[in-house]
Amino acid sequence: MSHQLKDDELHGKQGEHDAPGGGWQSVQATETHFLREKVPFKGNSLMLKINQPDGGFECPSCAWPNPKKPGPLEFCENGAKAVAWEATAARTTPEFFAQHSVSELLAWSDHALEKQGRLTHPLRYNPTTDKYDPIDWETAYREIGERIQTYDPTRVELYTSGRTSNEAAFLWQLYGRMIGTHNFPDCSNMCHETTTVALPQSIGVGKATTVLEDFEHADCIFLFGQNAGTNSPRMMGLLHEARLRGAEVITFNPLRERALVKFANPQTPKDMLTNHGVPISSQYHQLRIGGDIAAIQGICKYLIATDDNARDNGGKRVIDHDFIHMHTDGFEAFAEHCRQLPWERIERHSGLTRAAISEAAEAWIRAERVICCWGMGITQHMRGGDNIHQILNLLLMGGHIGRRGAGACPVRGHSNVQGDRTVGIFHKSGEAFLSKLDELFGIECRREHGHDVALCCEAILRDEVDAFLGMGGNFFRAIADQARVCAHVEKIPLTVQIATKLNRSHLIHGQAAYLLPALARTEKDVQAGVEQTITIEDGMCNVQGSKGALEPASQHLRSEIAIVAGLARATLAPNPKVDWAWLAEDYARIRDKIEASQPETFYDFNQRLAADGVFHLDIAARDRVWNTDSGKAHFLFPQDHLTEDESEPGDAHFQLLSIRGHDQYNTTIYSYDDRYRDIYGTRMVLMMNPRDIEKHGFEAGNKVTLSALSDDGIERTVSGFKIIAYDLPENCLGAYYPEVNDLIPVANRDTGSNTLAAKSIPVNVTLMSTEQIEADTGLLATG
Ligand SMILES: Nc1nc2c(c(=O)[nH]1)N[C@H]1C(S)=C(S)[C@@H](COP(=O)(O)OP(=O)(O)OC[C@H]3O[C@@H](n4cnc5c(=O)[nH]c(N)nc54)[C@H](O)[C@@H]3O)O[C@H]1N2
Ligand SMILES: Nc1nc2c(c(=O)[nH]1)N[C@H]1C(S)=C(S)[C@@H](COP(=O)(O)OP(=O)(O)OC[C@H]3O[C@@H](n4cnc5c(=O)[nH]c(N)nc54)[C@H](O)[C@@H]3O)O[C@H]1N2
Ligand SMILES: [Mo]
Repeated sequence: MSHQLKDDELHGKQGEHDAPGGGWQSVQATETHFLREKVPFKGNSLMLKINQPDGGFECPSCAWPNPKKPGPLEFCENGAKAVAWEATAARTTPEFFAQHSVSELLAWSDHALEKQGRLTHPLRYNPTTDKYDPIDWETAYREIGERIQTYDPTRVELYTSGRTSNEAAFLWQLYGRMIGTHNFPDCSNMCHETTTVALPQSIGVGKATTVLEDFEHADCIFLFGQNAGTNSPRMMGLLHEARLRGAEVITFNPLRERALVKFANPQTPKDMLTNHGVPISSQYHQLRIGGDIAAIQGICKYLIATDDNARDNGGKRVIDHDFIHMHTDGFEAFAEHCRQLPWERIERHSGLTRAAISEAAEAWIRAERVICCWGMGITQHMRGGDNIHQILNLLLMGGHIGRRGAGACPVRGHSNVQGDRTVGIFHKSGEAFLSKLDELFGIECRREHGHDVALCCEAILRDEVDAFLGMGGNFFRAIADQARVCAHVEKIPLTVQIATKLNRSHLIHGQAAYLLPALARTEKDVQAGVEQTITIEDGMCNVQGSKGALEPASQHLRSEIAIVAGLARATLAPNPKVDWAWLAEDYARIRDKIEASQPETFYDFNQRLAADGVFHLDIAARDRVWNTDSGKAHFLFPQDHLTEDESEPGDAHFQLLSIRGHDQYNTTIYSYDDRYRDIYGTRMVLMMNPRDIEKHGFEAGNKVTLSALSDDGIERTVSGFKIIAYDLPENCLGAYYPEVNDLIPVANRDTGSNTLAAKSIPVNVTLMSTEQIEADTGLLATG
């Protein structure tokens, strides 16, 4: 029997009187994480070094930029967690690997694996004992190099996760291109690739057109599909300030994310005294999953109707026609599309009322300076690119690009995911870059396009991969169709993982397997007696230096750069134009090569870095220069969406979104708590609207199986999820990533960019039987 839930039984509900995001709880959580990792917190000089321009290190957590004048403690709760996790006193030693076989470790949770601490020695898989044994670096390089020499280069994959520095990433892609491969699956392919592809189609550049100072001048900030309180907490300070000076913040998100409702800034004494916080979102629109195109076109429809009306009656126009005329094309077709779109269809697809959408449009009209931000709730959809085009239409209609206090702000994930692409990690690099590399290094780069993450997974499924090399990350845990792909990995002749901590991707291995431990960003990197600086590019295009402060976790660690150089020397025939050892001795030499490969972007690289410790890359659209085919910005919209014959969002099945909890960094699980969502002690939950719980005859607390719907006839299920009543729209479900990654067919991806569609997984939900519940090991549910 189902029962009606009382309001206070609802998870994720945030009323007037609930605790804000941030606040004292945030300070407390920071300290707990340091204590847990046995890193002293109070007065710790380490924390004073985060995100400081001179001699500090860049926080390894998210890509949010630093202010020009950083405060003395320029970090957030989750940055501190990431640092504590890296600086932990725990070690995963050869003795540990002697005690535990790989098959045994496979049954451990993700949390338990990383919790063992930092890797200390290079390791090689021993098939006789099913264990990892220590090995010396030179033997590892030699054996790996000899194997790679025998493979067809188009069957070699080089993965990059976004913590890797510019210098390491540049050498990594050079190594790959010199092997002869063009397969560079990149964590970006699961993340903001959608932005990288769709944004240039609209405005000619794939990066943020805002800088941090723009947030100080904006009147209205739209937040689409992004959970800043957890995933880019330093952004909260800016939103907090914006609200205090009267700017509006308009959020579109199926979930009510606590910090976006109300936030107490841990750096603001008044908030901390009262622990009350400031309301962040002036409007909060809980739209349907995937309802953004309809919602934004609804806003545009309202704006166009208001403007048409003003034109006919001599009122004040609300659309910036001068800008549109001078800088864009395609507006009339888009306007006509919006005029024709029935409100009833907009409401049905967005799940929002006409009144709510009109309210958002009114805020846009009131504002002179509008910023639109977006995250994974926009990019990880089959229509992710269309989502982004609509956001840009909204900005272009008001001339909100190339104006102080306005612009497009994709909020990027990994701290250097943007820089890795800029310096050359790309499976579709263009002719200009490739011919430059050919000339500089006397090589011949492969021209045809290689594999991204989705194509790499498909190649693994076809058993067409001979070597998979991972520069950081946790590829086999982060991807779609995890179980299917992983079942083929044992057929890969060689897997090599360069990592800081043990994770599942090290246990899902090829016939020969190596695990190479790297220095982390917080650690001193000394080469030829000199402490080295690496660089990263944040999500707003600032390139900056980072220098580690801690002693390395083990004397056997090597820098990522040294490891690439070691692998390259062992794999490639000598080339007088690429002296790997010489490059790895002084990272400024690598920056010179980066500059030579892209002089327009990286001119005077070392000099600019030395001058201020940071410089901003030129973004043409900021100056209203549009690097598109026509030299103008484009209004783009899908012709086949919201049409009469498109299938309606019905209640035949659910749409599931997969998200991050507050105590997690991607596949790294710090703990089983998600404070902002009132979920404690487990991640195996399924968030469901109370009316859906009732309608389908479930009860909160029921254990269920989720089965994905797909066209390929393959059964994909995950079990053991406990239903919790949650404040999200009907027919929408929420669960944690990566626990649900088995459910996502690798074919479910954004059409333009191949980005996995992790935010709209069509599923059915069924109750588990008592026998099934008893047989369920609950592997992922506990530490
Ligand atoms: N602490 C911490 N920080 C991180 C990370 C981490 O795991 N932990 N990961 C880093 C990385 S790599 C990335 S990419 C970023 C990710 O940062 P986010 O982009 O914030 O990532 P998600 O947790 O996936 O949350 C996406 C949000 O989109 C909403 N959403 C889902 N579907 C839709 C939809 O259809 N429409 C709209 N409008 N909203 C939707 C969800 O409810 C959720 O609030 O964070 C980075 N920073
Ligand atoms: N269902 C679903 N799937 C998703 C997502 C989602 O929202 N939903 N999000 C996607 C997104 S946005 C992303 S970015 C990917 C993330 O995919 P990845 O980037 O591959 O995964 P991470 O969990 O960030 O990788 C963590 C591992 O990186 C290693 N590591 C940490 N620091 C360093 C370092 O400095 N150097 C080296 N060499 N290794 C290091 C550690 O061993 C750690 O275990 O997942 C994607 N998958
Ligand atoms: Mo990401």
